[in-house]
Amino acid sequence: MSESIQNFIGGKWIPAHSGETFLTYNPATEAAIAPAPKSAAVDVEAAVKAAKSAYKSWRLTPAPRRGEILYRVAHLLTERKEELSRLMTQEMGKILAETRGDVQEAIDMAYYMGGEGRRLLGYTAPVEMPNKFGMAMRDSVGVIGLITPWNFPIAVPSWKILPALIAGNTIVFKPSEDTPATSAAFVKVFEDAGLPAGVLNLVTGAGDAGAALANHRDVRVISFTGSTDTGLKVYAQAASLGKKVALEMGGKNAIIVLDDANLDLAVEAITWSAYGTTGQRCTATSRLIVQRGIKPKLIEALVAKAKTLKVGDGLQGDTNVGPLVNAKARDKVEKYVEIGKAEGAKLLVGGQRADLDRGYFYSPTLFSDVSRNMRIAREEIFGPVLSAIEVASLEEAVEVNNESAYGLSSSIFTENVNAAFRAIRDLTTGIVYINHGTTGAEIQFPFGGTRGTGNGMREAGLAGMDSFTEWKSVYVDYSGRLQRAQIDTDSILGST
Ligand code: UN1
Repeated sequence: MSESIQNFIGGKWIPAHSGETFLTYNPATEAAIAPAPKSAAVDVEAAVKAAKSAYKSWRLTPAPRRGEILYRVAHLLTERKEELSRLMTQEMGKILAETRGDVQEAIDMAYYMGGEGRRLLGYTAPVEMPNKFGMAMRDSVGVIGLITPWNFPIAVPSWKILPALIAGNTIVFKPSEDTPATSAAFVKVFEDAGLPAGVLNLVTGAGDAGAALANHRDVRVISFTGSTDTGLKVYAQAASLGKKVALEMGGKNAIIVLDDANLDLAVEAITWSAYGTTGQRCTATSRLIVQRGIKPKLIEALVAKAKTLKVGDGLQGDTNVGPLVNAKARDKVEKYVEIGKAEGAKLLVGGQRADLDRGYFYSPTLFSDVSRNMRIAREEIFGPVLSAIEVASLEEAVEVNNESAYGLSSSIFTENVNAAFRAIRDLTTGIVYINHGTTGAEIQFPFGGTRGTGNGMREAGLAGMDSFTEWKSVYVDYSGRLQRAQIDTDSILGST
């Protein structure tokens, strides 16, 4: 077990006010990682106070200077990439190649948002009166509350922390109770990069700490990524206080494979999108919508491929699929596999725990003969379980894709450019891929989903900035006299 983790409040590493801690465990070995502060409302209160006080000077720090700190964050993350990746694998299980990718997303985002320090573009537009100037600019909001999940414990917080900081906000960060050690190591990078005390505060713990954040009157924005259940509760609490809320929740993403698809390409993409990160991505593929003609060959190849995947500890270089994050997650997968069987779906491969002495491992699982209405075709499982649904045509495939309660990511494999463009037009998810799996979103484009996946906000890209800024419209009258527009609104008619 390593050293105990602390909260980071006002530039100091401190325990929870109560002194209470909780333990997390390596999901591959079940060994304890380290005790972390079990924070409560009083700790959140202290963190918000620190953030509020730091906001006074951080908002006035020129954005290019803020950007320089973000570049230093990028450099330090690059230097520490290997140690952060290993810690993340130990704490939440995904394999090293994936945890390295997770850290890399934060590096990319730090450079991208660092550059925003010299842009943060607003716009000017003509105004209705002579000797008058108008512009719209992005302004900071104040104290931002972040609630983040364990499956991307550095990447997802980076999509929130970095744009929030470059825009001049200060932050209280409440990460998942499954990944306090990785979160603390990530926050340490900001401290070492020279971020002033109180600008980024870390409060570890469970739901009550998150609820205290959502309920705090001085927190004007909540950005949440996690389960639908929790997200909707946070939304209701925060909305009752008039806060802006950005939600990223579930997914039930599909890959459509048409008869003319490149089979080998489709097999690779489906395998990694469905079983990579042990199926624990919001972008993971959990439905395969396959056209009748190609189905037998595709299913056969997928079963053969699934059997070659090595399930094991993510620290070992030859592992393809790590453990599920904890026993509860494994139990949920087991429950859904039973539901699938009971519903009459055909289990082709997997469907059982992997044969290892310790850890929360589950074998990559494929069901076929799944019908659209089965629960395994509709509900988010968040594990290595793929359900194949047969369709007759592109139109039917699109309909099946779009009837999901979620709308994050979708994909189509076809060599036909007309079919591809029809799919782009008709698929109603926030992210659409052509001849590519449903995972692998890049940080310079908006990330988020339609329907039950969220509430219309997006992260990443420039759209991600909308959560963390207010628009301020500015009018400058340099005529030196009272113009009619100031006394009535009929300004065009009343000009000069
Ligand atoms: C998530 O699962 O919450 O596109 C994020 C992807 C990654 C991010 C996933 N870049 O799969």
